Amino acid sequence: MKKEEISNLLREIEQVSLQTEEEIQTFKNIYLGKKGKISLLSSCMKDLSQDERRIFGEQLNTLRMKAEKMLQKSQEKLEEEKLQEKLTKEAIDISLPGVSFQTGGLHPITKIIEEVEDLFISMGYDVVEGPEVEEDLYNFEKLNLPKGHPARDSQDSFYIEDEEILLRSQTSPVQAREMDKNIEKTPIRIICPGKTYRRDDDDATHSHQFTQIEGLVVGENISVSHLKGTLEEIVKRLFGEDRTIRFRPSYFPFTEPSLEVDVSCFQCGGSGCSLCKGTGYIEILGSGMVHPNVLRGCGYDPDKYTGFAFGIGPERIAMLKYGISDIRNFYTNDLRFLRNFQREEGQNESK
Ligand code: 2NL
Repeated sequence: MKKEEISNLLREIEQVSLQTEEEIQTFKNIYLGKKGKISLLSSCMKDLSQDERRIFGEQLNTLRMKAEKMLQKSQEKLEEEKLQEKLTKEAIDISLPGVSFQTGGLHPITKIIEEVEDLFISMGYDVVEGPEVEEDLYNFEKLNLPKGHPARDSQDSFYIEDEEILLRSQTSPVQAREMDKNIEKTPIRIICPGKTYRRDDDDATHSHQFTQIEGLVVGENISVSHLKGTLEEIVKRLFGEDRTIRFRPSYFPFTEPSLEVDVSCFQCGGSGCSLCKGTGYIEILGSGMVHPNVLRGCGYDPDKYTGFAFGIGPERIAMLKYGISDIRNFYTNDLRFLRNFQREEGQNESK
């Protein structure tokens, strides 16, 4: 009797089709639940003899395993179907064009400044910055440019409130400030990059705003040979190992002697072309030995300490290096100009 019930149930189960979650749940309740058909059958076991119980138990077990297997299989099938449906729904069309992001680039002047900074840092220099609104004392007086000095004319600036506060006309005041506070830290090895301002009528080669990188070394026994060796190294690293440099005597109020530095033309190699105007050399920076008055004014005894200094114009370097003919391009923010200096993705800056 019971045996028949089992084979009936077995047949019944085999005919069930489980497609949905509800069908699976119902199947579970009817056959495998606590009060389900299989549990009910097992509760009849107690009425059987030991032999019958063994056979019946075995059959019941087969039945339960069959039901559980069906349940598990249909659950897995349903999960798989759900996953496939999700994948189809969320499929990405990889043939669609991607979203492109607008990327910026470094300003050509920033690139030159960072390149020069890296070179000097590798030689043990510190990079120091200072205020763009400066005192006359640091911008002029301490640099051997007293009031009424004729060289002040070429550095006429923008004054703020009175004649003692101005937009700095050079970055030397940063160096004067550094000397002022660092007598115990000598030797000094610094470069000072930054914006500077002068009253000027703007045209292709003149600008009322520009940048400078000035350098200063102060210590005992610093000589012109230190200046020469340092600048030769820098110029070669900036313009190529094959370049030679040439010094010409010059005049700056804050240095004595003063030397202007030319580099052999990197376009023609020195034979003469339009870039070097047939001379084979291009003027690149100004330099000199720090004037004793400047040392004294900043707290140094010129009999004990000496130093050299130089000034580089990043605009000039960028114009030469990139072939830019109008200095106003650097501050008029024309994206068509600036995009020329955008770095390609993954491409390193070439020296
Ligand atoms: C140029 C020339 C120069 C300096 C800048 C300097 C600074 C101190 C003391 C002495 Cl604190 N000198 N700076 C010296 C020589 C030349 O710049 O043509 N710059 C674009």
